[in-house]
Amino acid sequence: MICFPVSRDKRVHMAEPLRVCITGAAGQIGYSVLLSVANGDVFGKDQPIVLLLLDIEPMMTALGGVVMELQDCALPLLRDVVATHDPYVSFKDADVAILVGSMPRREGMLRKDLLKANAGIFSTQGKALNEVAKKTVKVLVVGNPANTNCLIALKNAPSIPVANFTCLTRLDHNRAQAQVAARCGVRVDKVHNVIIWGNHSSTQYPDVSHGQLEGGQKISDAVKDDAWLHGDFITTIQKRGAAVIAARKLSSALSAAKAICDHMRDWWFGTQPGQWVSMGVLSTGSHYGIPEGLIYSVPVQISNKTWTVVDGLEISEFSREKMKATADELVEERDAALVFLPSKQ
Ligand code: NAX
Repeated sequence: MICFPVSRDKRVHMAEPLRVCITGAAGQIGYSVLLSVANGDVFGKDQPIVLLLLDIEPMMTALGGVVMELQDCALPLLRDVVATHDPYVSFKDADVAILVGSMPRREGMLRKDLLKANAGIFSTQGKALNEVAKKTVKVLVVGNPANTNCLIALKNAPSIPVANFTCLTRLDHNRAQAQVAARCGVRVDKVHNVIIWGNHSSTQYPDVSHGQLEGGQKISDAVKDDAWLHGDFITTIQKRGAAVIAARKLSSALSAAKAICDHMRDWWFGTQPGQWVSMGVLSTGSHYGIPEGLIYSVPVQISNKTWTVVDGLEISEFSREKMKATADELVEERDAALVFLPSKQ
């Protein structure tokens, strides 16, 4: 374990440091997200931070280099950095846990082997969170398959409220917003209330039928091309991750880090009145016919660090079919992954 104090300025009275754990911290998303978290862009410019960095043992030397760089950033809000391969150390008293590290799919690896490896990782981490993190810890699962990994972590942490577990679909949400903005020739922050439904996978359903541009014009009226909205727009978002990999030979990291920051900032500070964002959350079976017990991406509004599913949106036949297809995939993924848990929770 590497542990050193980066700054110990006691002259300024500030809030208690927030203990933020990031797993897979030596990886490319970890590298891209750390600065924003540590410089106040996510939890506020008056919120000191302690970073708890988890990676696997063979990555400890590389992680030590990241720790050196964090020190060299000379960040006044960053009070301590702990780098470790022990989840019981990295989750100790954590207020926030961003679970990025997971087993990537290697060439020739069967899907069931990938699910098995990740079921193991997220069971262990769920148990560690359950035992040593604060009961108020907010958990964001990024590592793929993100929805199912989130479900496994949640099931292994019965002492933490289920509403504290979410998975990242904000990157898909941001991609949808950006595609609409480009198509309409408006700034991206003038596009509101797009939705990502379901799994963070190629079955996800990006839906703009309830969205508007600033001023209230419906996105469909501004785009004036339903064939695009029901066709290429959807597949572009669904396949965007693969397109980035094809071009970069590496998966999205900069945009994933930005999405993580957006997700956590909105969870912390709330959404704007009348606006919503997409998050993968545990379904209760009471919204839009989504089966109970899946981590399924839905539109949420947030205040007081509590999300609420946006209810009562009218769902067309076209949307219903797409929402069911992604739910079916999630049911299959969940059933395949849960088999690998020792007690079949
Ligand atoms: P990298 O391979 O660069 O980094 C992953 C890091 O996790 C490595 O340092 C590895 O040693 C570490 N790790 C592996 N097992 C671990 C464990 N048990 N405990 C702690 N650390 C562990 O991958 P990167 O590009 O950073 O992507 C990380 C994950 O994010 C992948 O699963 C990726 O598929 C997923 N993504 C999810 C997205 C989403 O929107 N939900 C978008 C971006 C990204 O594709």
